[in-house]
Amino acid sequence: MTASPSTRIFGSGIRRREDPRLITGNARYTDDIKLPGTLHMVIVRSPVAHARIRSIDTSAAEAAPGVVAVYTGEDCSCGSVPCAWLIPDSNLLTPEHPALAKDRVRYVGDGVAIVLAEDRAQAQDAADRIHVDYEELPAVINPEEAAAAGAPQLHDDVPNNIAFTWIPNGDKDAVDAAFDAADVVVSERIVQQRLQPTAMEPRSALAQWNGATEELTLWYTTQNPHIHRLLISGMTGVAEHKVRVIAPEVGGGFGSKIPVYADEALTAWAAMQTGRPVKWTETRSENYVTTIHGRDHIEYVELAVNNDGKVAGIRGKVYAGLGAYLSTAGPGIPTILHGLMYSGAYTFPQIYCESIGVFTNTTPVDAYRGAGRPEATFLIERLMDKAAQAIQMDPVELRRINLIPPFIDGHDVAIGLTYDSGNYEAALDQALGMVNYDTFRSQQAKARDEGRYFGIGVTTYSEICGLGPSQVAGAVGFQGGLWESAIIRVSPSGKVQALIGTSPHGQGEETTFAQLIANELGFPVEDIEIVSGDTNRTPMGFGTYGSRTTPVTGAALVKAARKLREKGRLMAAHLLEASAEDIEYDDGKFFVRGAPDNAKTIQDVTLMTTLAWDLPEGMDPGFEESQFYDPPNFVYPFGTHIAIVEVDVESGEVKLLRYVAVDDCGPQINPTIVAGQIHGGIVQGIGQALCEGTIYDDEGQLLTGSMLDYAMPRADMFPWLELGHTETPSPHHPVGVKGVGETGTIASTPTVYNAVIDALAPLGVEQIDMPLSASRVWRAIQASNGG
Ligand code: MCN
Repeated sequence: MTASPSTRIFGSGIRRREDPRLITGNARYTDDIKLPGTLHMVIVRSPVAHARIRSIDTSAAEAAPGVVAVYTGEDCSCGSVPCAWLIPDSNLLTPEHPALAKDRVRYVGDGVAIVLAEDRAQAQDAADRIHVDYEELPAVINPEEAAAAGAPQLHDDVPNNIAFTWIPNGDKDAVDAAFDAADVVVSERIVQQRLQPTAMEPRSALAQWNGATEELTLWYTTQNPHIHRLLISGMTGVAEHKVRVIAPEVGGGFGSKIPVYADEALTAWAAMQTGRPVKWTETRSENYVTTIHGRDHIEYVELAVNNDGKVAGIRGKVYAGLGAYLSTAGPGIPTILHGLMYSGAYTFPQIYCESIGVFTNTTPVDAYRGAGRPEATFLIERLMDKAAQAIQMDPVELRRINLIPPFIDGHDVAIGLTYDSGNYEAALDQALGMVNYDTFRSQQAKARDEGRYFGIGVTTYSEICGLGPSQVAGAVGFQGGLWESAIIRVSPSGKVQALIGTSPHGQGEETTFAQLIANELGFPVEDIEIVSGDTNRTPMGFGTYGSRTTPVTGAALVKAARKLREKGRLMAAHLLEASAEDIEYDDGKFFVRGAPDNAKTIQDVTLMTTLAWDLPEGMDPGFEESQFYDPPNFVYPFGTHIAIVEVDVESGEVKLLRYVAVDDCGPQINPTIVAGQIHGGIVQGIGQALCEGTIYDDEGQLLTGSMLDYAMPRADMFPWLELGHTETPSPHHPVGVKGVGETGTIASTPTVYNAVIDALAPLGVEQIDMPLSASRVWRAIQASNGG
């Protein structure tokens, strides 16, 4: 049969359907929504990192023009901010996180009062008139120092600021024995610097309370409306089914819109107090002090290797900064999503990891693109390069020796996970071919003789995403399920609405999910609309993060579509007066085997099942199916990334000359969108390697509090990113796809870092704390033998 271009489009790089409205300014974000009578909220925030509140004088603010109400922590009955990832067997302590600080502030940005006024300028003017008398206390910023004896204490009920100590089920004695027996042990102290997620749209909320029906509607920059409905219900006391959370267009999140924050809950609470709609939108500076930060680890890591290149074991101790309070998923990031990644793409026989979560007088830390997995990949790849140098083996060869051999249906690693499928060497070979590795090495040696310093970094990675299954979520203390659900609803005219519980916010599922459904049912992609981001319209879901939307919701959609196809087949048999066993399906048409010209289209069967004038016996009317889906395992995408850099040893400047990425996320639904995700991820990861990093002074003042001070990666830093791919389906996903939203970020940081260190190896430079800014690189060169 001839293929219709708009139905057989699995694997086609069609343009994103969401883009026209996004790039023409026609998208509607939370702050664009205007309700009559709206009050504007400004949050008064602590300017000091640690202090007791002696008193708050709100009288001048209350008397200011346009002010309707002022509330402090004493007046506020909004519930505390919950943590939703309670790591078991870790002695986790969960100190209270009040929505507005009552007697103590613990970081610059901690909310102490809210002002509600007729317009935003009036609210800001009045907020400036609130006088808070602070008794300043010593602050601590660095997680390792915060855990040491004598450090300033943040929470009275958390001795030594240690929120948890987590050790997965590694056998410490066996690991230690492997280290003792190994030929060489390499070690490193790694500072995974703090990063500030910088979504284009800062956070915003608009709340409307209907006192008569006791219904709360909240428009909200959220990655997970259903989870936020539950958590906001808990914080406001409004029954969950009376809370409607709507995510209009959301301008990126990168993890920072997963947590529930005090600010959005206060917006809702204030609407309930005043009976008027309330809007709050953060400024960029506010975003930098109050929206979660990422990473912030200090790690002591070691790798044991034998002279033949076989790794005997890996072990690490991580001090993970949590900020001043536990954010929603905070404890899960340096533990489950980090420690369980210590095997990477390798056959490491012994693995041991200890994560210590520590409170500091800083902005809370939570998931930032990759969340725990970039940190793990970095330490593995860093140690692999060091080990290669120690045993004088080519770093690619060392990796090759330790890669897990190809597998298509499960491989157990020592940390206790079963990877789904992988073919790591194929990705490595493709990437090496793309850069012409051997030629580069000889050119590199020659260039060094001429005083030019080129370096190459090679990362072979595997990562965990597609979070579920729910049983695992329960076992690791995640306070929710990780299943998804979807409804496919076809109207009599053959137009399709697919309602999903996850809430994409830039990733492109409006396009790829329409492609998935077109592929299964043969409706033209133009006739399929994906509906997400409204708890009253969509079925339950746990959110878009952990590159899970396609692995989990995508599977629910495919299964729902297949149910519809089966119903269509039965209806077609009835219409064609044939036996159902004789009906075949191809590209939106049902026909009796061998007679494709006498077909009923998917539109025909839709109409006849919805009209229900003459249904086969036992068939219910309507052409709609729903599907819950709990994945049986995570998915494990993988690949090889290679960077080539040149370092100007006079200035310390790093120039990225080539970047090659070969990623495997199973079959690609839309290669253009996949490439876009990988590009964005790579740039984000290289931002960490080369320029990004939060800086606090010793008193806890954020010195990188604006976009003038926080160094985002810029387009002129990058060459064209060269992508290749391999395709290893996941055995448990109905169409084999794995997630891809974070792979670029996970792989690129160590790739570029290792390339820089490789370039500087002849000068004796072995380690530089990230970011590798020109001044840091220059200083490292000066301090080295070469300098
Ligand atoms: N895809 C595909 N074929 C595959 C795998 C994925 O075509 N084999 C497509 C998907 O259908 C989707 C996109 O690639 O259009 C990413 O899908 P997926 O890997 O399922 O990731 P999620 O949709 O769950 O997105 C989450 C992920 C994360 S965790 C962060 S952080 C991140 C990211 O996506 N934040 C982003 N990418 C982002 N992109 C934008 N623009 N904005 C963000 O905030």
